Amino acid sequence: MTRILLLGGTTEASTLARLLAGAGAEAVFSYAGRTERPAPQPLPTRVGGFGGVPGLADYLRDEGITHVVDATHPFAAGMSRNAVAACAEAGVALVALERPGWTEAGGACWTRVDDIAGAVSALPERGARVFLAIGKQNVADFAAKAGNFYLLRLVDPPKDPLPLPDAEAVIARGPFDVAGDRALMQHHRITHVVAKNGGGAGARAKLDAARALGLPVILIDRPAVPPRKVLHSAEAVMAWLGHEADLGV
Ligand code: 3Y8
Ligand code: NAP
Repeated sequence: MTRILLLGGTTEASTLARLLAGAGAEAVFSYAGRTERPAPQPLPTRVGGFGGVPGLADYLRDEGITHVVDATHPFAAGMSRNAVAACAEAGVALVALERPGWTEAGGACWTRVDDIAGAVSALPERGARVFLAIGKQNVADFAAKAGNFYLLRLVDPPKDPLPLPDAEAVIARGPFDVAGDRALMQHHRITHVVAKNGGGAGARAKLDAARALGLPVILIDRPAVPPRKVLHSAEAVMAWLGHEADLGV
C-alpha cells in the first residue's frame, strides 16, 4: 500500500498536494512550522521538525511511509540532507521536486555570490538602500554593513526589534508580482536588491522589477545538497509515483 510523505513549503509542493488529493492518494503534507499560519493544504498535514535523521527515520517506519517527495525550498538544505539519510536508513524511495534556478535575463545587473557572507561583502559600506528579500533567518548577518538602510520583507510580524539600526519591515507572503515589487522598491528609493536564487515564479518578481529599474541584484547561490533523484514538475512526480506505486494515476 502506497503512503507518501510530502515535505512542503513551496509553490510546487502545493501544486503536487492538489494533484495527490485529486488522485485520492494516501499522502501526508509536512510543514516545518516556521510561519504562524501556513497555507492550508488538501491533504492531512503535520507541522514541526521530525527530530533530525533518527526522528525522520522513525517517522517513516512508524507511519508506514513508502515514498518521500522532498519539495522543500532549495535553501532548505538541512531538511533535504536529512531526507536523503533517513530514506536510505529506512529503505524508503525518495525523489526531490526542485525548480531550476533563475538565469540572468538581458539587461539585468546580477552579482552572484556563494552565500550570505558573500552578499554582505558585496554591499557598499554605507549609504545604500537595500531590499533584503531573503526572509528573516539571516538578517542579523547584515549588521556588518549597518551603515546602509534595509527594507525587509517578512512573512510574520517580527517578535523582536530588527537587528539592524536603519531598517523597515513589510509583512507579506508571496507569490509576488512585478508591478507590486517595482512600486515597493521605488517608494523606498531602493538602490540594491539581495535575493536567494530560490527559482520558481513566486519570488522572481523582485528580479524583474530590479531589471526594469536598472538596479543591481546580489543573488545568493543555493547550498549544496547530496545527490538524489530530482524531478522538475509536479506532473513528473505523479508519473514517477504512478510507475513506482499503485496510485492508479
Ligand atoms: C513555512 C508556508 C505555497 C508556497 C509559497 C516559493 C514561493 C511564496 C517566495 C521575497 C522572498 C523567502 C521566504 C519565500 C517565498 C513562496 C512559498 C515562498 C521568500 C512560506 C511558508 C513557509 C515559509 C518559510 C519562509 C522562510 C523564509 C522563506 C519568506 C506558508 C510562506 C524569503 C525565501 O519568518 C520566517 O521564519 C520565514 C522563513 C523559511 C526564508 C528565511 O530564511 O526566512 N520561506 N514560506 C514553511 C514551513 O513551515 O514548512 O506559511 O504558507 C512558503 C513560501 N514562501 O504554498 O504557495 O515557492 O518559493 N519564502 C526566498 O525565496 O528567499 C520570499 O520576499 O521576495
Ligand atoms: P532547513 O534549514 O533545511 O531545516 C531545518 C529543520 O527544520 C530540519 O532539519 C527539520 O527539523 C525542519 N524542517 C524543515 N522543513 C521541514 C518540513 N517541510 N517538514 C518538517 N520539518 C521540516 O529548513 P528551512 O530553510 O528553515 O525551511 C523550513 C521550511 O520553509 C521548509 O518547508 C521550506 O520548504 C520552507 N521554505 C524555506 C525557504 C528558505 O529560504 N529556506 C524558502 C521558502 C520556503 P528536524 O531536523 O527536527 O526534522
